Amino acid sequence: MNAKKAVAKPVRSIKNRRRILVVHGPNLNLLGLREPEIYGSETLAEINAHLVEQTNAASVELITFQSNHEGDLIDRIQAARSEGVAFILINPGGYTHTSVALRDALLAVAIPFVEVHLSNIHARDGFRRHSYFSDIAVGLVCGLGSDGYRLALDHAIKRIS
Ligand code: CA2
Repeated sequence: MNAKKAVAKPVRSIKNRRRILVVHGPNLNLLGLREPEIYGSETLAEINAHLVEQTNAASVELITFQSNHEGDLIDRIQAARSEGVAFILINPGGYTHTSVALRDALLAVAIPFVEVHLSNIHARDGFRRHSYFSDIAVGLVCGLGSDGYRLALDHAIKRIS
């Protein structure tokens, strides 16, 4: 008989589930409703639902958050520290190109993060080429539409496992 021995995976209790936070910045609540030629036709709810499916299979807890307000985004990132969030995916939206305060929040919590953009920020207006996040991020995914979130999440899951 050639049966391979099954290697038992550690079973994590709900309390011990590792946590990943996905932060969506301003206007991303409009995904799928406007400008599909730039940002795709999936809604934010659909993108989030796919990401949750992806984490369920890996015993990882996903927290998703979207806000149009800089201070709320900063509060959410600060809270992540005491919640034991191990990794962050963030699409800072338009704040990518303006927000020193959001950058400072990520530096303060010192949680590793990947910067995600649906569009290729280097192939658009000149002002989108500068990001306040790329140099402090683990990595950057841009131009791959919602696949970018999936790829970044794959990486995050591997990294915290
Ligand atoms: O490509 C990305 O993901 C961006 O972060 C999106 C931001 C933009 O300012 C960045 O340069 C790149 C804009 C988000 C606006 O989202 C909308 C979604 C649907 C309809 C209108 C806006």
